Amino acid sequence: MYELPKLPYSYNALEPYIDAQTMELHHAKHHATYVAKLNEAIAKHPELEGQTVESLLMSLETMPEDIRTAVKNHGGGHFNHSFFWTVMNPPASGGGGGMPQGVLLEAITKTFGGFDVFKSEFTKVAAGHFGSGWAWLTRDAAGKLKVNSLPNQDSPISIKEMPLLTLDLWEHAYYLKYQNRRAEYIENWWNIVNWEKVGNNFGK
Ligand code: MN3
Repeated sequence: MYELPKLPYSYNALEPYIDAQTMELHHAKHHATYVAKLNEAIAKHPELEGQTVESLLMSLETMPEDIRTAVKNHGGGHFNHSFFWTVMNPPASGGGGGMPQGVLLEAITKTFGGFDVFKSEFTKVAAGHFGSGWAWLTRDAAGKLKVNSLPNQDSPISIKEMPLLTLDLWEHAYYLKYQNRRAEYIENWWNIVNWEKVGNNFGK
């Protein structure tokens, strides 16, 4: 059975950038539903029980056909949200926002030409993504950093990319506070990025 992970901070900890009500609905309702529906799907195929969600998402093409879409959507929803919670940090912790350090900063500078260039590229991709989905910073199979967006709950690990940072672009992630102002949500979100965690993801 897959379980809803506990948030590493309280629902109101990301205020004022992400409000407590949005965080609670997002985690306790949306994320919880992905977990429940993933469990329903896997219950139909007991031979898959015990696999990590990562392992399921990395082998979608060999999933039994009757649950492949459910695993992609709900397994992806479970993995993506679990990952998303960890790459944010409460502003009060002093660990949110700012910029990456060390080898990650070097790699970003080498790939994009500088942190500000990367930031505006990621912002442009996130703002320009049509409909529901996620913006990602990933490392591809060749080791190269990439900024892209994926639709729905598609996960980069299904296309053999290692996720480093992500932003949820579904309206449920921001609509209560920002309504249709996705650009403002993105701009504010930079203040709570946990660069230490993103650096650890890069070092893996
Ligand atoms: Mn979401």
